[in-house]
Amino acid sequence: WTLGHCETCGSSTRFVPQQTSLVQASLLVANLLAHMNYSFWIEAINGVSDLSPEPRRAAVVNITTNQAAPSQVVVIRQERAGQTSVSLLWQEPEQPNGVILEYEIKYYEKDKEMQSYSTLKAVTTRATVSGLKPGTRYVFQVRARTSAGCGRFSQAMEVETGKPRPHYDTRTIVWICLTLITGLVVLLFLLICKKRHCGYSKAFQHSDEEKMHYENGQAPPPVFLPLHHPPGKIPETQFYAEPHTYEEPGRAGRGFTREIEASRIHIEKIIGSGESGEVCYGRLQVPGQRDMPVAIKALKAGYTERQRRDFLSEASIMGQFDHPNIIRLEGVVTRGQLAMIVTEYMENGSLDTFLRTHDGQFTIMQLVGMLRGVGAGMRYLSDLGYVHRDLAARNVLVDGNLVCKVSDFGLSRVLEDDPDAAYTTTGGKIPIRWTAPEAIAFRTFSSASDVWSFGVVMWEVLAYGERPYWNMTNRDVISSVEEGYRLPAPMGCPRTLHQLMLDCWHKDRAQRPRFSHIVSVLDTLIRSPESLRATATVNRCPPPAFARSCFDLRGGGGGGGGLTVGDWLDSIRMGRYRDHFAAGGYSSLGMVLRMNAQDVRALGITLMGHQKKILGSIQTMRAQLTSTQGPHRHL
Ligand code: ACK
Repeated sequence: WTLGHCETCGSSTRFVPQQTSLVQASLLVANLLAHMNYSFWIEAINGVSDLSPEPRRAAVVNITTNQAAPSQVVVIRQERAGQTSVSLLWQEPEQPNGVILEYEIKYYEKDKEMQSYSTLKAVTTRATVSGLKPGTRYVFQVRARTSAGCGRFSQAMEVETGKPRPHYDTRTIVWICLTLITGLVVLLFLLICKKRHCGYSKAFQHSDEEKMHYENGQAPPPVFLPLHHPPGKIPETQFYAEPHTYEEPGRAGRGFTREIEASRIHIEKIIGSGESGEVCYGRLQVPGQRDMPVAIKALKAGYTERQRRDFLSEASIMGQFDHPNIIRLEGVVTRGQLAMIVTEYMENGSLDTFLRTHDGQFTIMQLVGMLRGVGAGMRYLSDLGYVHRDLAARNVLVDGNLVCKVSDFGLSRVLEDDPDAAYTTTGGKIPIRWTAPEAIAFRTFSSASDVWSFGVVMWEVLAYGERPYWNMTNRDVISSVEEGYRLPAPMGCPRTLHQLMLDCWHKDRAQRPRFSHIVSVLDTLIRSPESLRATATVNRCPPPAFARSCFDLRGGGGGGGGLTVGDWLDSIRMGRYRDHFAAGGYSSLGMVLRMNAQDVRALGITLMGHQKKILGSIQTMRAQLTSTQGPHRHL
């Protein structure tokens, strides 16, 4: 952030109410560029400032604006249309918001998008799409991609490929003529015979009748398979290959993964461990390039052949994805007894732990930027027909630039690896707190159930890694959700974001938004930060089971008969302050419920994030009590 690299902002930057001569100590700066470092200098001036011999002094604040996807490609032109190829030309989006890594051209036969579409990547602003059918109308759309994700697709542009011009040699022409003449002679002969025998010719039917016959003879209309919300029985269209559908298990990984020589990997440290093995940090030697930091997931020794196959299935699924918000597969090590999956290394680890260790340290805009990344990754997966089933903050990884990427694919993940998954009555293992009710009850996982989980991830992010539904039991979560309870807005959560969460948690999965909608809502919020200013009021609907078990005031002691101050602090991960509360004389939850911000500070809790968390939880408990006990109860 050396000033030498600074440029003055362009005239498009807006200062509200104005840039100079401000009387109040606040202003809004708008129309800044995304993902850019800005330095703001604030200087106080009075009537004699100009006369002072001292150098002028200003406070400086350095701010990095959040990442945003590039804006829509708006100008797209057809350069040339052949019989089997079309050349297109377009303009870079007006706001690239970063370095454009590539453009994606989506194309499909008109009215057949739902059946299949293809994509082509280009690094410049022109491309030739080949392999098209002659005389067919195609629809083309282009979008740009930066490290922050993909922009919106351009308006659709229709182009018809040229009709094939028949080209015959003399031999063919002679054959055609002969066939025609023979045909005519036979026809004439038949006509004469029919007139003689019946006196009536079917060859002169009414033209409408003829047309109807032709229409009835056409192929039935195509069946459109919805990508997002399958109405029950129709499976989602899949544009990726499920590894377990391969007959020969060994083949599963081959098509989409790259074998890496074990000697090229240098493991440096263990960074985590799961049921199936350890996760390590290491470096991958790439010929002719600098070593690349990688994460290596290794299957633990003593595995069965099935475990090995399920473990490697993650790589063959991941290898099919190519998106800035999906963890990238570098390759696999499968030679001999080894089974390792090598992926890009994400400096900040998993999102839930990352947020917990940086409690209260990000702006709402940064949090929305993270969610936008997760949403864009999920939009990509749902477009491919891939249903994640275990979307949760613990399965999102964060890189050094706060870019979030969805991870954890594969067959064994929900079943074995996820510590949050619990057995249901039907025998399956499901991460209850993150899973849509219909998926828990009937195992109907879909992109719409992934949307439900995304809503829970939104809540986790805005609550800085708080456990959804706190210390409620899985059984209580299921019954509360069934009775209509939804997680309340976390402290300081903008109303619009809580509304989006509630939309994701619609009981009827067909009513939940699609990921494309979620991403566009988040993009809109990023573009208009004022919409994030209004914070949500705490949800007044308590979880019935939770309210019964935790806030049973009949237990005496002025409140919280079923829960001690220590239990409550543990449930919000603030157990370290037990002694502070005890020293302050707060021996029951009833007393805690009367605390205000000053009381919390007086206990010697200095970290702002922790103060906020404790006060937020007190506020939530009060709201829950108000609605169970009635608004006039004095605590
Ligand atoms: O929160 P963490 O540090 O981030 O701990 C978990 C641990 O491994 C077990 O999953 C970390 N981890 C997994 N994959 C990666 C990766 N690609 N880059 C960095 N850390 C990773 C995760």
